[in-house]
Amino acid sequence: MFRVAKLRCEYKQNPIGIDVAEPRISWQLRSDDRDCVQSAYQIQAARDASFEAVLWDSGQRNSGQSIHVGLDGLLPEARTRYYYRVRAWNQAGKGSDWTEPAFFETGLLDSSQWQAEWIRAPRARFPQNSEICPQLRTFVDVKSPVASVTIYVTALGLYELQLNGQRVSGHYFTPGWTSYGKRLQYQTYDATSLIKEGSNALGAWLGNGWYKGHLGWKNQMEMYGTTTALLLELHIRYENGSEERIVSGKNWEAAESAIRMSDLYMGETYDARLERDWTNPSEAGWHQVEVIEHSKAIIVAQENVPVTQVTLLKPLAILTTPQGDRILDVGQNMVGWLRFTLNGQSGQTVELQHAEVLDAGGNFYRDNVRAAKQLIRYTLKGGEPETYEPHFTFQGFRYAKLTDFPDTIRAEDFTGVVLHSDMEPTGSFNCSDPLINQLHHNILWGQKGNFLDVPTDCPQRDERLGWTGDAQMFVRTASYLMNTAPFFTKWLRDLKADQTTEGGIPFYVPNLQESFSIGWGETSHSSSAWGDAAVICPWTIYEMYGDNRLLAEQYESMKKWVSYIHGEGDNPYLWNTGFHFGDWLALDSKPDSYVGATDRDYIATAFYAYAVSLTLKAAVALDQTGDAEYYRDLHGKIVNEFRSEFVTPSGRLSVPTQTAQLLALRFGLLEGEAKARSIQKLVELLAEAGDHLTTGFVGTPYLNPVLSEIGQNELAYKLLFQQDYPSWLYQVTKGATTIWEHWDGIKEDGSFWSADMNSFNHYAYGAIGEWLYSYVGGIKPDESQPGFRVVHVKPYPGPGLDWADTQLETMYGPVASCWKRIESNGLEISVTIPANAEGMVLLPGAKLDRILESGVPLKQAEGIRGIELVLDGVKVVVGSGSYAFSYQWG
Ligand code: RAM
Repeated sequence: MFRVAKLRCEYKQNPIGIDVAEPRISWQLRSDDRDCVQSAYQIQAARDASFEAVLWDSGQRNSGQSIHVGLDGLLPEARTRYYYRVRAWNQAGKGSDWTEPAFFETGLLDSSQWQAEWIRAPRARFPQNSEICPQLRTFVDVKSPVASVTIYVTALGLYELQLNGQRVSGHYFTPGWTSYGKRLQYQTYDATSLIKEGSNALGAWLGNGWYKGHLGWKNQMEMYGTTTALLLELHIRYENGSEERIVSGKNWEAAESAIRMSDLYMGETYDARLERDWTNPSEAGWHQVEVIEHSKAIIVAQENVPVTQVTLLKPLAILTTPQGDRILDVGQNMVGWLRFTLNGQSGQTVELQHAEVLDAGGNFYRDNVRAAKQLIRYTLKGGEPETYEPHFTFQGFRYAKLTDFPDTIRAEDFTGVVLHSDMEPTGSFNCSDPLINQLHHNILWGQKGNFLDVPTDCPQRDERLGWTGDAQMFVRTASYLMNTAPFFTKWLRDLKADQTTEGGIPFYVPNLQESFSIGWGETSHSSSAWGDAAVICPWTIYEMYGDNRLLAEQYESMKKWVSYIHGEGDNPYLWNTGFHFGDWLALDSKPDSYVGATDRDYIATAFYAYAVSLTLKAAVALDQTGDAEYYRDLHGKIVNEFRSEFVTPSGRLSVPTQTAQLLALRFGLLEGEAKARSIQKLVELLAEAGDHLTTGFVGTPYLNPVLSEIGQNELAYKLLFQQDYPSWLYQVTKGATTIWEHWDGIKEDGSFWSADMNSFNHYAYGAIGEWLYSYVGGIKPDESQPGFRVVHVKPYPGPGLDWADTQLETMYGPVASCWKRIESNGLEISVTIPANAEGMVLLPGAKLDRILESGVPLKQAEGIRGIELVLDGVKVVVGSGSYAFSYQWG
């Protein structure tokens, strides 16, 4: 068997609304044989699924490329569906069959194509401060049989679209959150199945969302604009070949809806008695809309994957607290909302308030969500059972306090609806220790909760912002767990759009308004380790998915960030000016400070060197040789300056913290004696803390990877397995189901860290996930063959684990690394490498003549391309396939 599988266009399966000049196709190869390599491929594109009239044909191309293959020269037209199929040849010249056809469909391609007008509910009836969500509608008359109906739509605020009383898509929080002043996404929907001949009611609810609702912790609203509005086009293609466009304009009408208030932080108030019948043209209360002016030039097609209802949870129970509250326990700290069904009297109102934790006494505790009310109020229509779920709000919670619900309500009447960007799950990690598996679960749920269209620090309190530092810390872990390429493509474009002309990076992206009025420091932008998201994120996406187009797109922004730092202060090779968050929330901070003990200048200069090293790598990857020379030279100068500033003449680092050692070691800033001393110091500092960490946001992600790299793998495992404070498992043993913002969010005595800033769903410390995948499991990409074309499998087994099973769906296909201790000091390692990729497998501690592969001596095994004896074991270069290595130590 040799075949082509999993066709994707721009990472998506049969996407519609793709506005890319040269869409890229990726596929995977499947083969029963080991060591399968693609020698050639052919792609055809056509307007019809049967490929009767082939429009574009690559011909047989002798190339091994199977990801991000551009359809060069196709020149897609707007609003057009292109079918494509692929076949491939392996290295023996054997050809596959053509795949089944897949397709992509373009959107409007060019923002000047919009004929629709921006419309809003009339101001006279909907004053600027009205909390009521308007409903906007029109009627579409369809006279003859329809071939297809496509809707292109966006909004200022959020929209939910209905056609003939049915939701047009399963996408939520559309049009998504971007830097609205500069970029606004539209969505494309195929509505063919919802249209009927005759009169069709087309309508949308509008909500405030990020655009006009509460945003940030200063009780601010209207950060991007003062009015919600809709822009929509519905295109009908009739079977007779004619076309018609229905566009938003002054003939639309608006009415008050049953959504009396909806706000991302505050929750939703809904009065079911006021529900309208969209489809009834003579219903009272509809008024002509107003046409407003708003830029269409900033409109771009949806880039990210949509937010959907990804997971549904069954709540565990309804509890009564010592204070007498009735609390629904979902059993998982989650983000989204509760759907519920209840039966009652018309006009009766029920309330749900959401919180993450119960306090030490088992009572409802919501102080840490600060001003975010997270309150749902629902007024019943009455009569028969009614089911409700909110529209334009989401809550971060595990518990909901039920007020005025009928006594008969049961846990089964609720569903926890988990909403986030619907990224393809790609990673799985299981091992012999249930607490570590729970930790992995918590990391995954940190991502689910905080990847709702933008990477946020937290999903519950009045904050929920795209903090750049947090994103930078977690991007690699996130990219093991799920395919984050479209997600970060969109976010990085916003980062680039929000970058200052000098190259500074706001603390969070999308930035709020044009100003940086956050009230921190002199500039309120461009903290080291936060702004570095500008280089770390695109580089990580490049390594994980081989996405050189995104790297090329972001390259100028990377360069600008580096040049911003270069221009700060008097010394171009040190960064010792400006405001920095420092090792945020580290435990070596002064009392009552959020900032750890590691000098901020030290962190800033170390990250400066790191940012330049990544920009240098990008220059090399993009063949920018002149730039590469410049960055190589600049890097050398920064490293020298770093050493003369922070390393004493006898080779001691002048900043004696765990984080200082970690940055120097991880970023390769030391060598020789100074490096050896830093390693020793790190071990000493950990020992002084009883083999516990004291690191904050900046140092923690590097802790275990550095320890494994410097020959202290056992110490890394020791830290991982600590259960007392501070440690990752401390929170697990306290019942956490997500990752906490503070190591001691809940203290030993059950009391809380101050309510000011105490999120229980904050992914930053979840960056340990990277270590689970790339050290315990040992799966790493190769920077010169990115996207896992070359897969490094170098497991680091350690004390406390008997086995670990790590799986990763890469662009080339599934990779696996499963190791297990076997009796009398041996190891079994099963490895899977996908077709058209190569594995560099390191068998730790192995002796060549003891290694068996599927029962035969290694040298006789099939698919082995090379064997090399290295310091820490035996390195085996393998072609694709599944391999089962086993050996005894000693
Ligand atoms: C808080 C959050 C966030 C962090 C900033 C600096 O708002 O902890 O995660 O990045 O501070």
